[in-house]
Amino acid sequence: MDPLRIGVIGTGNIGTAHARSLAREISGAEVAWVYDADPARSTQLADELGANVAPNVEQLIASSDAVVIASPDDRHAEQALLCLDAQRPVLCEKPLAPTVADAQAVVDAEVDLGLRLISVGFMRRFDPGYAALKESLPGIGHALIVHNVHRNEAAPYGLATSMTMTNMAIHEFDINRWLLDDDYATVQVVAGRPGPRTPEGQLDPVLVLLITRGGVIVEIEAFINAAYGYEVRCEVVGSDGTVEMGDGAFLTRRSGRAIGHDVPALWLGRFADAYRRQLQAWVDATQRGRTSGATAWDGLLATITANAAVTAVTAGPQAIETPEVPALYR
Ligand code: ISE
Repeated sequence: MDPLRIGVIGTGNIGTAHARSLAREISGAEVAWVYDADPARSTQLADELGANVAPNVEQLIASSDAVVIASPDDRHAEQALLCLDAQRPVLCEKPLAPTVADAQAVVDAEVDLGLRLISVGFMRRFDPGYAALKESLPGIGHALIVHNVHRNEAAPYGLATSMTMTNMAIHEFDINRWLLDDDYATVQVVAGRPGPRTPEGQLDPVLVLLITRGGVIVEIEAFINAAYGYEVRCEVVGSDGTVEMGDGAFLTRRSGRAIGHDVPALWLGRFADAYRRQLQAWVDATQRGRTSGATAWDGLLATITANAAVTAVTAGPQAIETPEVPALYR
């Protein structure tokens, strides 16, 4: 089979990481086109990978077999819609869109097309740690509580509490739904005093508390300016025991009267394996005319949850209304 000719929209941190991985680690694909609003950035990456620079998003989509969308969050939906118009398979970085209206528009367009072309980059679904956690759940009886910790070293795109929900904690909104195979019923947000690096008017850290329709408590500490490094943990408390996924470190070092291991600065280190597995699964699925991982529907539900959480910051506990699942996603 000929390699898929992939176009990558957005060559910032994650777009560059995806393009390099597609070019060097993934079988069945090549990076044919790249586009970035900053032509210097796309040209540099194109030269490195032997790809072409597209003058605009439309031409990139028309010339590629499949598209990776790694542009700023608020461009995802409009670019996904262009891909659907051109009937190109897409791996769209999370969030599908920061707003419910935009995420819903993508789902509606896909439903109208009657064809699933969009995979959403909730890469944790491909992380060996989360996969092992999910597999072990039947061994602890009924899941009762999930404790999640998600910390960034520093606010990567500036600290806005709304982005804590739509860009950061949105990973937990998706992965806990996936782990528990359950949707959310309510959400509330609790904030204590802000840390010294938190801008006026913003909240950090926050605790997000959700109750699933099945009655499981999902608790998330989202701390975007945690200073010491990047860390993600998840512990499920069940009726017969608990399972805990640590931060993905494999080596414990003892030296200088201390025991420990390194903490990565960014998610690209902690989730490198998940990103690679996600890309390979997507390329393999695309070759077979399928999607992989999270669907546009999963993307919409995560965005609905994130927006309910944003509202909950100021308005208190919110009910989360989940629309009926269209037949395309059943
Ligand atoms: C970032 O955008 C990501 O997607 C990372 O996976 C996440 O851990 C980080 O908090 C986000 O800002």
